[in-house]
Amino acid sequence: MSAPLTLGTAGHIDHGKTALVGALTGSQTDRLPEERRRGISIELGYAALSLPGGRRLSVVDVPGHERFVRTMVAGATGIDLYLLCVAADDGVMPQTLEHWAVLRHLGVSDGVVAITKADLIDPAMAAEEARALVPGVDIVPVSAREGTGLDELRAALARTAERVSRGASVDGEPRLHVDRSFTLRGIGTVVTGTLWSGSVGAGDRISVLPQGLGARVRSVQVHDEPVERAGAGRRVALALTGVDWREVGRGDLVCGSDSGIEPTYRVDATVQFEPEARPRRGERLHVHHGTREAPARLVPLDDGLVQLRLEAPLIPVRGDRVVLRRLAPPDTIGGGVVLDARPRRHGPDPEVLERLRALERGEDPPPPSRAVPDRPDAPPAAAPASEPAPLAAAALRLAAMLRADGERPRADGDLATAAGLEPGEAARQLNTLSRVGLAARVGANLHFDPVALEGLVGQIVAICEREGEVTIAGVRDELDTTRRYAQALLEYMDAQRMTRRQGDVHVLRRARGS
Ligand SMILES: Nc1nc2c(ncn2[C@@H]2O[C@H](COP(=O)(O)OP(=O)(O)OP(=O)(O)O)[C@@H](O)[C@H]2O)c(=O)[nH]1
Ligand SMILES: [Mg+2]
Repeated sequence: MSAPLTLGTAGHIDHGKTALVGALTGSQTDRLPEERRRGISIELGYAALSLPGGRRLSVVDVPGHERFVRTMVAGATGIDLYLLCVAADDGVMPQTLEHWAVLRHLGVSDGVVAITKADLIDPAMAAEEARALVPGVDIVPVSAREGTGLDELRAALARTAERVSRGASVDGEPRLHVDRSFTLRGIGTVVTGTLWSGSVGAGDRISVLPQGLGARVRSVQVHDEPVERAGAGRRVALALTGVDWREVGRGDLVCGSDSGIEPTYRVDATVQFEPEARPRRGERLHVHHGTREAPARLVPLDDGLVQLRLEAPLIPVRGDRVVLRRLAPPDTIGGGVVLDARPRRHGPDPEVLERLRALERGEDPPPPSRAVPDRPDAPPAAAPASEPAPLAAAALRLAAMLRADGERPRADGDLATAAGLEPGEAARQLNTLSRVGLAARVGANLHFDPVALEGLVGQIVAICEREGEVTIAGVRDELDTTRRYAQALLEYMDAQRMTRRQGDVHVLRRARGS
């Protein structure tokens, strides 16, 4: 039997990714009411695709909006092949380029380009642009609306899937980077994600990192069907006992209980930057790994070698890919491969460089003699000179709850109660989380998960762009939320100088670029 594979979409906003996945699979992956009303994808969508020859692919449909690139990275991580969509009437656009950069840095080298909306205009010009960007792959004009080109696209995907060799092995340590956590009546906690390596079956004991929670797998599903064991390359859903759904969320790692994998605040990596990107020494970047991201300072060591000093933990192992994004203006500027997931804090010492070059060549040099405590470094600009302590378990619990609450987080006081913390202690932990980018303070008594907040802000910006202005009532209605959240979000955007209040309406401060 052919190995299971996961296909991820990529491409600029409105270039027909979701419509094409719908036409290929029969599944509508935009499920949120906001997504349907606004006609844009916000969250990741999932479907199953049957190909000629009987192969079945898991499909992850990603959003194209420039504000949701971090969601795209979380979706693209762990995929085996891509379906890059370029609209016939629009050609290659900014997020076509950025998604393509993300795919390259993640090492996703196989895929197919679809020239979408071929019913609107001759697809030749867009195909030409796509060929210049992505040479050597099948380029197939399609129309989701008229159903043309779909058989050719399925055939191209089947051919490409035959070529794909999975980097991950079913024999390795099970690792699943969680993208969703929820609860089902009669089943309890369910987490979903792509299984990067190993296999998971009912009864297995697992750990949830970075929280370090222990749990047991109650059952496993692949595409809504129960299976005894799921192997690497599949999108899987695990029902877990021993862990509350609010204690686990996007960004967490599910791994074997005695895997030895640990969260880290430092990573030595071999990296490549985009030609025009010239990050400064000590520049603050976002490092994406798995479904998680962390702000970090960049310490160049040698040609193509860096140490990333993280302000929040990541959970990589040697050989994993990371994507590097600049914060302002946001853009994907590079990526790399983890050589050492738990290095000591060091500069370009000759001995260290020699060891890293050996790791780069795939050798197994002995570990450095000095044992290293795992501590975060590179305090953010305004922080005191001493290094902050690693995130406390209480902080990680709060961050997980915020993630689970998504677009409607509880007030800080309720968070504290649910986490069993004194209000003062909860406030301190929320401060720490805000500083490292794992929580965003939006009002006097309100924090959001940064990913959820980014989605909401993106939608409000889109309303402003469309209408020229926005009101609290408008945000409440369009985002299907309450007046309290709408008001808090607009006040936050005013304070962040994204919008300006003029009487009852809020307007964008500056015209946004393409
Ligand atoms: N004429 C025509 N329109 C299409 C076709 N495919 C999609 N569209 C339209 O293009 C718009 C965007 O389609 P989506 O599939 O939502 O685009 P998307 O790439 O998923 O957008 P994001 O997820 O927000 O990045 C919708 O209005 C679709 O109806 C097509 O084959 N032909
Ligand atoms: Mg979409």
